[in-house]
Amino acid sequence: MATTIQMQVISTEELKKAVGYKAVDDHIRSGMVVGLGTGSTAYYAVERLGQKIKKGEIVDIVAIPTSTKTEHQAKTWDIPLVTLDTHPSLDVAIDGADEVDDQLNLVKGRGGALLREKMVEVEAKKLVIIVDESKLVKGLGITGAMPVEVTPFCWKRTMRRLLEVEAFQGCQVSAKIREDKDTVYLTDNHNYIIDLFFQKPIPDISLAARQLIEIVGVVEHGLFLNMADICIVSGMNGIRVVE
Ligand code: ABF
Repeated sequence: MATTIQMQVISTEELKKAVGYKAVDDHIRSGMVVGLGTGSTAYYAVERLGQKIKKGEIVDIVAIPTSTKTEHQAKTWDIPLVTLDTHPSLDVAIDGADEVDDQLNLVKGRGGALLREKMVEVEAKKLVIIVDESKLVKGLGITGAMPVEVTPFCWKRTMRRLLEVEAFQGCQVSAKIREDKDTVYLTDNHNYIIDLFFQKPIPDISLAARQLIEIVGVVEHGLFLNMADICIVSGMNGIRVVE
């Protein structure tokens, strides 16, 4: 007799929505100062927050967006927005990530918002990362670009310096200026992004982070180390929280 196994197929969008909504439901309360991340997963956290404000379930909250894209989305929900200048400390920030290792170290920035994300998220008492399970990795740097925001001035000289970073030895690193429709991509801060690609995981990510930021011309990089407090992960078997 044939048996049919009911395979519950959950779309990636549903996985993103599940963690975005859960992060807001579990970690945002009235009266908080909240950092709003950037990307397709963080999009759902902003949506959920907007819904709860609209229903009056959350009041007296202010938010700091990590990109103009998130700022625009927050404004469609009438989420009150402030800046780090007026609100230098945040209760919680919620954001996506491109890669998460088992220590909750992250690669972020493939969405181009790494500088404002890091500036906002280092000031948060609690950083909640929301990902679908495809973002979980053993070693950082091999699923795609590791972005570095650089000044436009003499960026080719900065790219050469990036390729010489000692911590990347043995990783077979390559670099590419990020482009957008045949022109160089400009971040919200009017800088460029050089995407680094590795054939092997970066062995010492702390050393890599230190050596990257020492390069004059580098504004910020996509290694977010020792910042995440909680990671909410969705997958075919449901949602789990990693701390
Ligand atoms: C953002 O989350 C970016 O740093 C990163 O690129 C992005 C991941 O995007 P998505 O949730 O769309 O996969 O914080």
